[in-house]
Amino acid sequence: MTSSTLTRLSRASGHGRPVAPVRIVHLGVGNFFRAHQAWYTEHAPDAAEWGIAAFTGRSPAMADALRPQDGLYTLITRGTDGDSYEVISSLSAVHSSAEHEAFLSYLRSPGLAIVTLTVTEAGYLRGADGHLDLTNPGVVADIRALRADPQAVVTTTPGRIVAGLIGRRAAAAGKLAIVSCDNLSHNGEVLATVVAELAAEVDPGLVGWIAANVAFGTTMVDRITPATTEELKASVLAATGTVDEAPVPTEPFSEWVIQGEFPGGRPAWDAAGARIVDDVAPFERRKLALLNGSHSLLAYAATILGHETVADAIRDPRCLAWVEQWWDEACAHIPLPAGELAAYRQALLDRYRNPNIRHALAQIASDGSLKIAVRILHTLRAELAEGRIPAGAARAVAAWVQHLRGLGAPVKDVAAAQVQALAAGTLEDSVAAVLAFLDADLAGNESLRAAVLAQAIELAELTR
Ligand code: CS2
Repeated sequence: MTSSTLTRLSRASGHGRPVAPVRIVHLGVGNFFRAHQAWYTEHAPDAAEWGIAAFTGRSPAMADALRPQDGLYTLITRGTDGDSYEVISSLSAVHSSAEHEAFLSYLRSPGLAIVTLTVTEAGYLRGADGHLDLTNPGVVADIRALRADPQAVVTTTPGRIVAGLIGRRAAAAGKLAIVSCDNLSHNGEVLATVVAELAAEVDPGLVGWIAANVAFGTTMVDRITPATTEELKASVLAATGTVDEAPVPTEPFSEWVIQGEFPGGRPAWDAAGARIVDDVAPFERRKLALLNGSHSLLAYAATILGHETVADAIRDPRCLAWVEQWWDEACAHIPLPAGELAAYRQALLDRYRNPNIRHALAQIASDGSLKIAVRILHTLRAELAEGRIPAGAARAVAAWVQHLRGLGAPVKDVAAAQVQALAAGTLEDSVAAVLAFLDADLAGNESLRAAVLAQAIELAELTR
C-alpha cells in the first residue's frame, strides 16, 4: 500500500455514524472507557441520540490523537480464535482537561443528562478516613480558586464536578446523573461524598442543591483492556486499510451492572447488554475480589517469577494454585450462589488464558497503595473475623511488600515515596509497616504478621 492510498479514519471519508448530540460528558478518556462504556453506547439502539463529549486526564495525548479522526477509533476484539474490528462513533467530541470552559458549557446545557467517570482509584482524592483529603494540594488550590471565581480553572475530579454543578445550578439546566465507572466499592457513594465535601468548602448552599438535583449512580464495570501498541496500529492498517492513531484492543467478554436513577434519561444500555439492578453490591464484590484481587496478586507475585503478562502467569501451575487459593477465601464472603461463583471463576480462567490478550502485569501493578485495600482487605478482614488466617490474602499482601522492596514489577504509585519508605528496614519491619499502612488493626494481629512474613520469605526464595 502506498501512502497516497492510505486514508485516516474520519467521518468525512464515510467512517462511523453521523455525530450524535452531546448528552453525556465523560471524564477520563482512556482505553478502558473506549472499550466499555463507549462500546455499550455504540450498541444501544438509540445511539443516534446520545453523543459523548470525552475529556482526557492530565495528559492531552488522547485528545490530540482522536481529534484529527473526529473522535472515531477502531475497537479490536481479540478472541482466542482471532480478531474482529469495529469503528466506534459514540464520541461526538474529545477535549483535553485544560479545556475547562468547554466542560462548563456542556454542564450548563439542559440537554446534558449524564456525567460519567473513569478517573482511576487515584482520582477520588480520599484520605485514609475515606473522606475528601482536604490537605491534598490540588484540592486546596481548587477550593481557593472556586471561592474566588466559580469559573476559574480547576484540576481535580471533585473540583471539576463542583465547578460544573455551580454552572448548572446558575443556568437552571435541570437534574443530572453522575456515574462512577471506577474499580472502587460503592463508587457512587464515594464520589457523592467527595463532591459534597468539596462543595461544602466552596458554597454550603450548593450541598442541598446537589442532594436535590444530582443522582449518583453506582456501577460495576468489567472488560480487560490492555494498552495500545505500535504493532496494534499496524494490524489495524493491514486489516482495514485505515490509519488509526488510537485503536483499542479488548477481549470479547464485557459486563456492566448499573444501579441508580437517570433523571434526564439514558441510552438503552440495557439493550446492549448492561444490567440495571437495584443493588450492585454483590456484583461489585465478586468482580473486585475475584478479578481485580487475583490481578493484583499476580501483578506482584507472578512478576517475582519473571512473568510479564496475565496469560503467561496463569499458565504457571504455581500461580494458578495461588489464584485458586485466593478465590476459595474470597468466595466465602461473596453473597452470590455457589454455582454462579464457580461459573465466574471458570470464565475468568478462560479470559486470563486468552493468548491474544497481552495484558501487562506491570500495568496492573500500578497504584497498589489504593488497589490493595479495595481488592484484598475485605476478604482478609472477613476471614480473620471467622478465626482463620487466610494464606492467599496474606500472600497478596506479602507480594506487595516484596514489590515495594524491589522484587518483580517496578513501583509506579501515586504514593510511591510514602509506600516505598514502608518497605525499608528488615523484612519483618516492613511487613508490620505495610500492614499498619493498610489498617492499624491488622498490624496488631501477631498471627497475621507471621503469616505475611512467612509468605514474603517464600516469595523471595523463588528468585533464587
Ligand atoms: C486491572 C483492571 O489494571 C488493573 O488494575 O485489574 O484494569 C482490570 O483489567 C479491569 O478492571 C477489568 O475489568
